[in-house]
Amino acid sequence: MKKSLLLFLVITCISIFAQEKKNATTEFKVTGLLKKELIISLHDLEKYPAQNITDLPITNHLGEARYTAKKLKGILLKDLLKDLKIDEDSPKKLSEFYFVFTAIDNYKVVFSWNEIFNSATGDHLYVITEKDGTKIKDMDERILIVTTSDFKTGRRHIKALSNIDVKRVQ
Ligand SMILES: Nc1nc2c(c(=O)[nH]1)N[C@H]1C(S)=C(S)[C@@H](COP(=O)(O)O)O[C@H]1N2
Ligand SMILES: [Mo]
Repeated sequence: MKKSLLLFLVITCISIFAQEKKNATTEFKVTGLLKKELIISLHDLEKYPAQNITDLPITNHLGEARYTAKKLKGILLKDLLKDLKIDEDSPKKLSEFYFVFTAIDNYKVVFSWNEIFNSATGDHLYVITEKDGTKIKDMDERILIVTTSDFKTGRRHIKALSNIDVKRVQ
């Protein structure tokens, strides 16, 4: 009896460690100045068709080459946030809003409403669902955001996204 309990505990521990991805997230929240907040999980991401993205050299904040992210697939963030209802009825005023992306380690990146929904940047801002043949649930960096049109791609290559906070300039 004691032996089987020990065996059970050992197996449980091993499987928990095997599943845990250090510094990875399984969902992100969209919070702030909204009519309704959202939670987007890995399961939700699986429902969207993913596009192929060309291989992306990741350069650090100084512009030095780090590595190339290969065989990427992703969903445009603007498609995911299509039904987001910002708490502002005047379309003109949407230009005052910005989105603060925060990762699990508190790394933060800002995008303006216009960048995402009214510029070419929004056509290159992806949630990555597959990288080098590895599906999102097995990716160490999940939930990963990239902006493929950036000059220094490392800066807005956000690993382990946990929150997008919608704010308004004062
Ligand atoms: N969550 C998180 N994402 C991050 C960072 C970070 O510190 N935390 N660093 C950024 C920076 S400064 C760079 S250059 C790129 C590439 O870093 P990597 O080689 O560590 O992936 O990731 C970016 N994404
Ligand atoms: Mo960096």
